[in-house]
Amino acid sequence: MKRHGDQNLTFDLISKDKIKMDLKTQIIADQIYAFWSIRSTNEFAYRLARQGEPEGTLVIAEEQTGGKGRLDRKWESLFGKGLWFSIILRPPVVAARAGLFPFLAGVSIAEAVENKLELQPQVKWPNDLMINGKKFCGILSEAEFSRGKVEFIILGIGINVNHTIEDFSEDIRDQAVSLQMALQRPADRLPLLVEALNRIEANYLLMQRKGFGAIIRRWKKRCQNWGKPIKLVQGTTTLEGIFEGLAEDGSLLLRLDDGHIKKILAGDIYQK
Ligand code: BT5
Repeated sequence: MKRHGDQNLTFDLISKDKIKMDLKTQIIADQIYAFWSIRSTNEFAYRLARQGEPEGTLVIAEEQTGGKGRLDRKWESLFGKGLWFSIILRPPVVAARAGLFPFLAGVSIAEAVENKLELQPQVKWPNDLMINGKKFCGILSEAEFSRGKVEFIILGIGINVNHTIEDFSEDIRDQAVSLQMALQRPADRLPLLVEALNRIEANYLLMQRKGFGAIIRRWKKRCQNWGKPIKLVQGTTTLEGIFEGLAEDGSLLLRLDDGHIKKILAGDIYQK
């Protein structure tokens, strides 16, 4: 155990060997790159994948100095407080299915949190995991394609574990939460990470055997907006309607007031 800085936080540094000890996977995290500090685990994993790195490789860091969200947004990734990691996948699927992998990741992380801690996370389209209406996990999936097929996917996952409210910048204090804040006690990062990797592999294999149906059904059960009125924000445009469901590629189906169904590829949704 080490003490870090003046934060009075006791934690175990995540290392390759410790991850391997309890892991039950065949594919996921067979190869591990663990860093103290890196700009972005997604960026590093993307570079590795381009150089031919095999499926399953895990890149994890204690801190990201340039953690990325969607649409060039920033992901706060403070040293030792969370789990910041990326996984390389090479699924044998057509390009149109790439958008479903954030759902696979979201369900897996929700299941891991539920299995290891007494919390029941909700999901929010397209890629957020929430507790009590606040975000504790974000997912950034980046893909490369070749001839209509997925060449590789980088599944980037950020989980706020042991943050106190002051650890978040003022910009996000009203919308972010950590597992420690929800539990009112610190949470062990390592068992949670190992369970997350185990769940990702189990769901990945399930998807390969049976398609995405079962994953999406599990996602739906955790989605509070499904069938409800929502506000959808895309840049400077706002739309309102009913969250009708998901299209086959993971797009949101929004039923507008005039009854038309609009397919939404990207955006942020809010409960009305
Ligand atoms: C996401 O983007 O939620 C995707 C986040 C993915 C992060 C992982 S960490 C490992 C891997 N390597 C990377 O570089 N990235 C991935 P988005 O839906 O665009 O949400 C970003 C927005 O969430 C920001 O604009 C802030 O408002 C808010 N935010 C930033 N940091 C946060 C945090 N730690 N917790 C909660 N909200 C945060």
